[in-house]
Amino acid sequence: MITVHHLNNSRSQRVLWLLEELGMPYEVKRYQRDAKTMLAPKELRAVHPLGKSPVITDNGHTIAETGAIIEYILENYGVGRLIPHASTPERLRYTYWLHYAEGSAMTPLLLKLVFSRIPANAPGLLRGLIGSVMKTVVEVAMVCRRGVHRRRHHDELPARSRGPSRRRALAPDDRGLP
Ligand SMILES: N[C@@H](CCC(=O)N[C@@H](CS)C(=O)NCC(=O)O)C(=O)O
Repeated sequence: MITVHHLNNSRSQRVLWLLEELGMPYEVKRYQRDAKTMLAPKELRAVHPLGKSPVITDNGHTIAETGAIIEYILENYGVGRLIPHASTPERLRYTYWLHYAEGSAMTPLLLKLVFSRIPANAPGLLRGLIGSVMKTVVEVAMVCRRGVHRRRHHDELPARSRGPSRRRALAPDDRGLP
């Protein structure tokens, strides 16, 4: 049976989501981020050298990277579900969105996350100043592209996959995910 090594508030939620969609049995091993650094605990390094989540173990294999995990699960257990036939325009679109999530979409989201956390760790007197500098940096890094991404999502994704109902499926500690 697949074991999902799940870190709270992480991309690992996507793997749980996929397994639920496929109706597959799986085990979850939970790991908690350090409250201050937000890093994963060292126990995850015993599963995979990078010590990041998601990572799954199955039949003697240890598989990391969200996209690779999704491909592995669909190839081995999907029986053709949730993946369009090879060499079709739909498959090309599927591949595009699979890689988009960790490629073009992730860079601005991570920049926003990292920069917006900096002020909280700054010394008290400088916090306000650093806060406004970081706000500007985030705006510059994000704003000019945000509209472009939103339009892509809106134009490409069917209305049924956009609604708030999907978010209810998330674990309570994962509802802050982008
Ligand atoms: N490209 C990797 C990224 C994995 C990653 O950075 N995971 C984050 C959680 S979303 C993590 O484990 N952070 C904790 C840490 O770096 O210590 C993937 O798609 O799986």
